[in-house]
Amino acid sequence: MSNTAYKSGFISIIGRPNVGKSTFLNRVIGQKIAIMSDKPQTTRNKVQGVYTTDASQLIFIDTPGIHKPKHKLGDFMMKTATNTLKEVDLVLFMINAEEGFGRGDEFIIEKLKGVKTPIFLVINKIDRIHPDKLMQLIEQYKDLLDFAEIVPISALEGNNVDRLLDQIEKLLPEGPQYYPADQVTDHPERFIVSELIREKVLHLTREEVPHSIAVVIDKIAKRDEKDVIDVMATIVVERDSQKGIVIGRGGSLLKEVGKRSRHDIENLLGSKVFLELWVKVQKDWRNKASNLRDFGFKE
Ligand code: GDP
Ligand code: MG
Ligand code: K
Repeated sequence: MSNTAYKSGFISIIGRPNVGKSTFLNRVIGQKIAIMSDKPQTTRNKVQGVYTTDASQLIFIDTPGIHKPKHKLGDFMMKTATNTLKEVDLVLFMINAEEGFGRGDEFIIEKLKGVKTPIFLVINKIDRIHPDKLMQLIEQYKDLLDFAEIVPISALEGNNVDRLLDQIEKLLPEGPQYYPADQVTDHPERFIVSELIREKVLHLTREEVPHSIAVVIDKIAKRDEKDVIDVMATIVVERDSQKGIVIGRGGSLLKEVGKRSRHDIENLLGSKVFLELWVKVQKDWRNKASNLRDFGFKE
């Protein structure tokens, strides 16, 4: 008779933009499912990554960065993030070891005070700092909340990530294996494909096209009798000037977005992909509730 029961649970990752939440998730799951970039707030919806072993199943939620809302989209993101925290078994509050305590952290800690869920403080990017600085950080943070654990890691290089996974497993309740062992995400491929395209636009346009873009997938379909998947997508921008930037001189930027996106989509879908991209201007979409619903932001 075995006395080691199977464990499972939901884990929410929160923290200021760019602390490394997506990098961590991608390292654990080992497949590109949450998008990564050096710009804040690239992750808008929650993405679940499922990590399955013989002893446990960890279901991670890459929560949109908690921050003070500036417009309706910000509001939406805030609500999603705080509601999520109450429903999960564990919260990973991730900070960047390179940066000191900031107002963004203060805001998150205020939000976390009302949450009964156990919280781990995860100090990421320790590859970038001297060990003395790490001790200072722990001193600075340890009494701000009643942390169940404080775990320094490097999501990029992998230091201590296994230990963190062990500590998570220990804390999780007994539970079923919710997902098949080979499933890493429960998001529809449509959503991941749109995020992959959005990521390329953000990377290639730098500051000129901020977060005022959305990507709508018009079609994903396998061609009859051929190993080719057709993907049609529309990049929605807010202004004519942004449309010009996204298309680029002689269509060069859009072409590069297409090339890079196709590469990632082919990896994701495991098939040759024919990708067609369109750019459309829709003024002020971020502030129109109906538009938010059209673009898949559900409350
Ligand atoms: P998120 O906004 O919290 O999801 O942050 P990302 O995962 O997108 O990471 C933001 C940036 O930090 C990216 O350029 C990452 O490569 C970088 N980064 C993430 N984790 C580490 C780490 O452990 N060490 C270092 N040096 N860089 C990291
Ligand atoms: Mg992210
Ligand atoms: K980011």
